[in-house]
Formats: sequence, C-alpha cells, structure tokens
Amino acid sequence: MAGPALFLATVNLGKVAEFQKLLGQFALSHPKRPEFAHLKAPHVVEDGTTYFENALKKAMRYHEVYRVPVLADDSGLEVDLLKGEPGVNSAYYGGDNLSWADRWSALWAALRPFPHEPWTARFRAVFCYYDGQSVPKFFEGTTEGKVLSSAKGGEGFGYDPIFWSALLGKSFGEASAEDKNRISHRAAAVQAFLKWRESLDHPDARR
Ligand code: ITT
Repeated sequence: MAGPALFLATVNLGKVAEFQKLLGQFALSHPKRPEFAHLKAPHVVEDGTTYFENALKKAMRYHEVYRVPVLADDSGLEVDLLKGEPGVNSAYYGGDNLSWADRWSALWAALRPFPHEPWTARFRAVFCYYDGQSVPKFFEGTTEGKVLSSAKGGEGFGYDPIFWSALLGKSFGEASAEDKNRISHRAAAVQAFLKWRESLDHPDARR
C-alpha cells in the first residue's frame, strides 16, 4: 500500500535514487515522473548564501507549481582548508556546465597549495519540508571524511568518487548504495525528518 505522498523538489537523479531507498514508505514523486510530464520543472535560481535559504526557495517554488507536500534538499561538500567551500556553491564550483571530472580538478587546483595537510571535509544536507499549510520545517545531516587526491570508484554521483568517508573507510565512489545510505549526510537528515513525522503521529512523544 502506498504511504503518504511526498514530492521530491529536485532534478538531481542521484538524490532521487537515494531518496527512493531512504524514504520507501512514502509515495514519492518528482518532476521527471511521467504523470508530471505536462508540468515544467521550475528553474530555481539558487542564489542564497545558506543551504537553508536555497532549500526554502526550492520547496516554496516547487509547491507553487505542483501543489503537493514537497521535500527539497540543498547539499554540498565543505572543505576545511577552503573555509567550507565549495559549500552552497558545490553544484557550480569551478564554473557552469563543467563535467564532474573538471569540477574535481577545480577542487584539486584549490587544494594544491596544501599538499602535506589532510584535506578534511564533510558533506552537509539541509532539507526543507513544505505542505502549503504549516510553516516550512528544516532538517540537517552531515557526514565526515576527506577529499582524495584522485577519484576512486564509480558509484554514487557528484563528488562521491573523491570523498573518502571516515565511517566507511573508503570513498563513496567505492561504497554500495546500502553502505552510503547507512551513514550519509542525506541519511542523517532523513532520520531527523522521520523522527519529526513520527512525533506528529504520537503527539505525547513531543513533550
Ligand atoms: P537540485 O537543486 O535540483 O536538488 P542540485 O544538483 O543542483 O539539484 P544542490 O543545489 O543541492 O543540488 O547542489 C549540491 C551539489 O553537491 C550537487 O552538485 C551535488 O551533486 C553535490 N552533492 C550533494 N550531495 C552529494 C552526495 O551525496 N554525493 C556527491 N555529491 C553530492
């Protein structure tokens, strides 16, 4: 039986694949599903300076178009030596319309002055849930690791092959979807989201 409906406010199919595993209890939908082919996925200019601003913008805009409860994800890779960059600019780091190999190279170029220091980093995900009635709700998750000096593995998406996970002891590019979904930033934010949903069903637990 399908669970509550939830619209994923994203065009990133890597995120969609992870949400399908992490939120299987929901009847998930997103702009690339055939039933929404008649609606154009809104282009959202992600010019916020925080993940929260961008996640809110995506959630509000998608809700305006699709009129269903939506979950938006704004996420990124934060490198300590680069003062948290690429951060909110992760999708565009190094320039527009780059291949992932070119984006990784841009990151390595920025890290080249620090060859002897550990390139510690984390992924962060911030979700915004908006149903059109209640105030938007936010959920956050992080996972620690470091940037590798060469890509390892072909799993996942985006920065996964150059991110070594401290919890898994290997790159996200080498990890199975199941392994990544146990410990990722997105999995942690999903846990926070599910805990909140449960508290709605059991109001006593909120006290
Ligand atoms: P939407 O805005 O439509 O969700 P997007 O790809 O533009 O798609 P973001 O604005 O949140 O998403 O940008 C986040 C960037 O960080 C994007 O380039 C991702 O590929 C990358 N990223 C986020 N989570 C990641 C993960 O789990 N593994 C690898 N890269 C990730």
